[in-house]
Amino acid sequence: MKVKHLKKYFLPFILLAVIGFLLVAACGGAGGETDAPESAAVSGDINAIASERGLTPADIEAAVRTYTPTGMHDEYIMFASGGHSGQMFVIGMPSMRMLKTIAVFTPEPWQGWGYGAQSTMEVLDQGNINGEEIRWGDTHHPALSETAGEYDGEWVFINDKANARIAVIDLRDFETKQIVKNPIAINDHGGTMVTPDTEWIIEGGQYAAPLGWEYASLDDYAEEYRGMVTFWKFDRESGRVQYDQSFAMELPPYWQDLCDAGKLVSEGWVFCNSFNTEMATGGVEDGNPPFEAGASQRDMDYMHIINFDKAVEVAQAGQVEMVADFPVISMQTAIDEKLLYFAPEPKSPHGVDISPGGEYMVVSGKLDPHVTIYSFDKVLSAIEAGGFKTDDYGIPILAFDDVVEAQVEVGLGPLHTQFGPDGYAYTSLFLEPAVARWTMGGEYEDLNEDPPWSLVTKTPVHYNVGHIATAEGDTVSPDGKYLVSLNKWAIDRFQNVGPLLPQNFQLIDISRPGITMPLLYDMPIGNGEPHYAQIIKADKLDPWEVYPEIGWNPATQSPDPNATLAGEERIERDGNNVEIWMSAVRSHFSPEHVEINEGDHVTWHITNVERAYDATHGFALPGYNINISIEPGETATFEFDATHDGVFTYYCSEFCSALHLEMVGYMLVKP
Ligand code: RUQ
Ligand code: CUA
Repeated sequence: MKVKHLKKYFLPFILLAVIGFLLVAACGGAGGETDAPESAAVSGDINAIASERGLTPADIEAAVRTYTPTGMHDEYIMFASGGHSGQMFVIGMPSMRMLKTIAVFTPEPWQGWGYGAQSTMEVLDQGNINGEEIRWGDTHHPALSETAGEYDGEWVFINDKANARIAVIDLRDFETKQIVKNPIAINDHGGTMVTPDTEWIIEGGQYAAPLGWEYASLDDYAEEYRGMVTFWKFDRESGRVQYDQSFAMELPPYWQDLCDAGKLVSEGWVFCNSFNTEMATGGVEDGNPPFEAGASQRDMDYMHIINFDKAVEVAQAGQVEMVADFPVISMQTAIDEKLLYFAPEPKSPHGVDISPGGEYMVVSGKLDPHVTIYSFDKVLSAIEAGGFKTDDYGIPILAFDDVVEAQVEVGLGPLHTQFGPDGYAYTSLFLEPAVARWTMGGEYEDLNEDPPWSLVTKTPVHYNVGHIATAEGDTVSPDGKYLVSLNKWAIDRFQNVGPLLPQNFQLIDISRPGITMPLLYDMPIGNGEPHYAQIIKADKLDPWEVYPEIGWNPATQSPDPNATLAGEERIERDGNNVEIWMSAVRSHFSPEHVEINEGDHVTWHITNVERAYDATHGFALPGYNINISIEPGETATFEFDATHDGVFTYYCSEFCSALHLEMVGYMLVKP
């Protein structure tokens, strides 16, 4: 069914349901006992069911707006970070049904991610640090690839805050293809964000440290510790970050937070907010103020304004210093070449979000009840006018009053802002907790009837919201319609499942102007702590149903030289090296006997020769820690040393057919 027809189809139903419910309520039935709840369910009497479950008319409307019957697809798809699960979640909207976890930095057995398959081990190993296998991450900010500032549905990127890594996910098969370790930083936060045509992926830092992981005493913080922002060149053709065309910029040891790329009028610029311009170094155990106090003393921190197009020229001209063999534009070069400016921003800000047309940068101070809106035009004029004060490192500071367009008092603990198509902006309020709708002025003023630069309404959320996401809400043409509040605390919203509670995604209807902004649905997230999410129109995604050819290598996205068609299966021995070419089809592996000797080195290829949609086979080889998911058409390769003799059963772990239990084989390792 086409989603477009939804409204037409459901409107009479909503009205009937609501009117019917009000009638029942008027007769004293609401929330009370009903005589025959079971027969009500059978008869399909909506009012009786609602009454029995204690649902209000608003609940019924919310249900009708979100309920998605079997076979109906969602209108939007949300890509949410998984926090320190290290993964990414794919969720349909408005149904809020979890469609997939994408394994990124963390092994995931269902996807056979990180349990032997070469295509997964090689990606995970790219993220090793100093030879250490890092098998988790703290994913924060997914970024869908964009063309001309619109999501294009081809790629999605995400950062690992803990280990300063970024990952590239191919949306043809929803698999992670690359992990890149930042060579100069040990943690990040301001990533990932993309430039409007996805030529660059931005990765801003967070907790300052000596660049390149050198040692320096905290006593030398101001001299030796540094912030950074890294710009990764992305090549769509190969689908990979081009490490040797990428570069970073040295920044003062303020804690850079989130970044955003300018768009349309501000394309070619990058903005990052920061906190701890106090340069607090903590040490509560020595009687120093704790970080939370030390880093919150000043009234203003600095928004970083980066002339990115010019920075690219400077980097490409070789005006860089090498840190850990990676090109870095030094602060002095950034100053000399006029690449970097600061604008004061109130009280420990979190997030900088660029308006759809690129005219405004919106910053929230966590400890200030306002959002502060900066004008890109005014920034350019202030830069042109010159005559700046500088910070201790010589970086020019634009005067607050010269660059601010407006401030809107939205409430307590504002964090992140997203946009709608109708001149509304939305800001999360961690402390209230609520989501605020407010109006943009200037170019956006005539798009709704509310006065410009003013608070319109708030919807309470449960509880303590971090990021919010609106449909395509950070692109050049936001869709509005839905907002998801990514709440950190759930408290009493769900059945208690022990002291570790799920996060709570709350779906809010933002399709109507003015003060109507109802909560529609709660979705517990019981497998990670999402930070940011992006929401794309579902019809922009066009993933493969099966791999394009039998014998496909998902790592290279091309035919695998070891593809094994039916009839080509074989086992070859060369000294101690045994190589196996195996096929999988419902419901057998071929060969079914693999006889090897203890001490052999085994290289094993399996091709799923199926062309049927959803005909995945699993391959589990217990005792050797091999567990692979082989999608239709895929060729998987794994290697191991046969260190133990014995009889090992391998079997298909995906219930693929009536005779799935028979999809099995014996690996006999002779002593
Ligand atoms: S951050 S809310 Cu990366 Cu705002 Cu978490
Ligand atoms: Cu193949 Cu079960």
